Amino acid sequence: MKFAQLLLKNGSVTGIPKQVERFSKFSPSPLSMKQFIDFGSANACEKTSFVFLRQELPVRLANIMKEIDFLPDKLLSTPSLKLLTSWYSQSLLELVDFLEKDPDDKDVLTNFTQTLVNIRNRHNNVVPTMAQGVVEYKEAFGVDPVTNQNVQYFLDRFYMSRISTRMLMNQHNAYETSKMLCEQYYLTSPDMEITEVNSKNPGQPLHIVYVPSHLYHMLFELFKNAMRATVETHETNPALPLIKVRVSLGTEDLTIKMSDRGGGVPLRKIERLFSYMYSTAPSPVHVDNSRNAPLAGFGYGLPISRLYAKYFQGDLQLYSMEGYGTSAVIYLKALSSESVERLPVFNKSALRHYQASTEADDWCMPSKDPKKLGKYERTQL
Ligand code: P4A
Repeated sequence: MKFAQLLLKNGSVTGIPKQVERFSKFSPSPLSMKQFIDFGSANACEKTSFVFLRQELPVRLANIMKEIDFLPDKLLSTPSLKLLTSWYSQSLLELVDFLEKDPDDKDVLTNFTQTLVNIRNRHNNVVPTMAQGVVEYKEAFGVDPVTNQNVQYFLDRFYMSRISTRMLMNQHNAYETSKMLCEQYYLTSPDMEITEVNSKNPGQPLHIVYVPSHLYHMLFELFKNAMRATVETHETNPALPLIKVRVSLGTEDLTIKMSDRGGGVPLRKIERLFSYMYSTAPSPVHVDNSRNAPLAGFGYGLPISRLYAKYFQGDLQLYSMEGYGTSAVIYLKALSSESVERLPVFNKSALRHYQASTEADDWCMPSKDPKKLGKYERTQL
């Protein structure tokens, strides 16, 4: 059904230029950092965000599509540019579809979230594809200073437009995206309960300055883990236990704790969840990786999320109770003056880490079978 619809739309060649004309008549509306923060905050309204994005995203896409049209024909006719422009057309049409939809309909909001994920994925390879197009053009026609200048001007604007549309789309709720993936795969998903504690100004909304995409990355990762664990340990139970999120603002920290009742992980395996080596190996935590496509894809999810937290002097920790569930805690600095980048420096101390790798651990290893070890035998001395 959906596929047939798309084919029909692609077939109607007149639809695309008409929509580009229609939306490029509007100027994009720039958002301040404060507006981004308000949109991303826990008490932000999904409906308001939807009503804004269904208009603003087509405006930004149509404006840059007008500029794409002015590129030299020789560049526009390369296979890479044809592919790339088809992505923009398809995404514009998908967004325009939502203009007549009812913002009070829950299904409309869910479908919109799905559409944003599809669009974001469709445009993942825009940068290398555009680069490939430029290479193809160069090989066929060489470079002259005028073309160089025009391409430079265009690409600066084109990539800036892309950064901005991705910023808008990434603002969209991490919980909703994760819930959607969860429902696609398991046909069910746990609900969420969110509680805020503002110790500074009781009853007031929490405000801190942070990078939205970093926060999104961390929360999305934790929601995916919590949902997967919850659904998989309650397969036979029709009522899934809630995922509880508590946000607390203190003098030093803003802390976000996400608790699930997904059965938890034994302490021995917690470190592996953060290990680059273990998370790429055929999973020691989960036997069958191939089946877990949507909510898996974890790869480097947790280790990278912890780096995002540490980057501005925070942290991400897992507290698990095997047999019950897991709490994941994100610690962020409450004050922007204390959110300072944490950067590696190469020095003697760092050098030691690369040289010490062959030394044995300075703690005894528990042995599964002590009788097999000779009385005086020692490992790797
Ligand atoms: N129980 N609890 C978690 C997992 C299990 C969990 C889990 C089996 C393990 C691996 C995984 C995803 C989930 C959780 C929340 C977390 C982390 C782990 O933040 O409930 O993918 C690698």
